[in-house]
Amino acid sequence: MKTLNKKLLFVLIILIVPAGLFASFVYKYKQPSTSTPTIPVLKTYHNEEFGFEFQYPADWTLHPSVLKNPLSKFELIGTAPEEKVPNTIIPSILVNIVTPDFADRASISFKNLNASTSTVIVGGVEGTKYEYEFESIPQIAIVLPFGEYRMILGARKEYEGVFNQILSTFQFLNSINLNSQGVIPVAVLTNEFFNARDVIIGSVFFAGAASLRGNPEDVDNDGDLDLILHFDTQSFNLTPADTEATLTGRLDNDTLIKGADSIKIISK
Ligand SMILES: [Ca+2]
Ligand SMILES: [Ca+2]
Repeated sequence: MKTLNKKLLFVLIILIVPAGLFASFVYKYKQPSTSTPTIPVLKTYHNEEFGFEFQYPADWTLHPSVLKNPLSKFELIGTAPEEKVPNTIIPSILVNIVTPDFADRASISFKNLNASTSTVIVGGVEGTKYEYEFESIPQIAIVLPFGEYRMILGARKEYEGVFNQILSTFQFLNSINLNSQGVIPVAVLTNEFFNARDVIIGSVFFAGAASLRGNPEDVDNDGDLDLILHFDTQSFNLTPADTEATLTGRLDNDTLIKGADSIKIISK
C-alpha cells in the first residue's frame, strides 16, 4: 500500500465484533518514530482525556491545573528550566481548553491590545494567531476550534522557539476535521471473534460514509492482519457535537459487524 500521509490523516482504530456481541474499544495508535534525535532532547506530553499530544524540550516542566479558572476545562503551564514556579499571571507556555464564550472574550481582549492577527495551522487545524504586548511583555496566543470547546495555546514571545517546537509536533488524536478535503483511514482489528480480512469492503460504512478502499495491514503489531479502510471526510454525516462514530459492515458469510470509537470534531 501507499504510505499514508500521517501529517494530514488521523487514524481511528476500531475493534470490530459481530453485531450481537457489540462492544467498543479505543486503541492508541502507535505513531512510527521516524524522527531523528534532536538536541535538546524532547519529551512527549500525551493527553488521553482530551485527545492531543505534543513534544517539548525535556528540560522544561509541565504543570496541569494551577490556574483554577472555572471557565477553563483544562490547563497546562510550561516552565522554563530557569523558572522555579509556574508563572500563573503570564505563563511562559500555556495550553488551555476553555468554553467558546471565554475564547471569544479572550479574542476581544487580544484585539483591544492591538494584537496583530494571522491564520495558522496547528495539528492540521486552522486557528487564529494573536501577537500582542501585555504589561510590556510581548506574547503570542493561538485560538483553535476544539469540539464543543476552544483551545488556546499561548507563550511569552521570548520562548517562541520552544512554542514553535510544540506547535510543529502538536497532534489531535482521533480527531476529524470536517473542513478537510482529505481521506481518513480507519483500522478494523482482527480479533478472536473474526478475521478482518473477511469484511466485504464495499459493505462498510463509517459515520455515514461508504469506504473508498481497504488494505490488509498488521496495524497493532500483534502478528495478525488487520484491515485499513479509507473514507472521504466530506462524506461523513457528523456534526461538531458528535463524540462517537460507528462503523457497520458485513462479512463474506453475511454476519453483520459493528464497532465504534470516540472522536472529536475539530473543524469550525
Ligand atoms: Ca489481533
Ligand atoms: Ca494485528
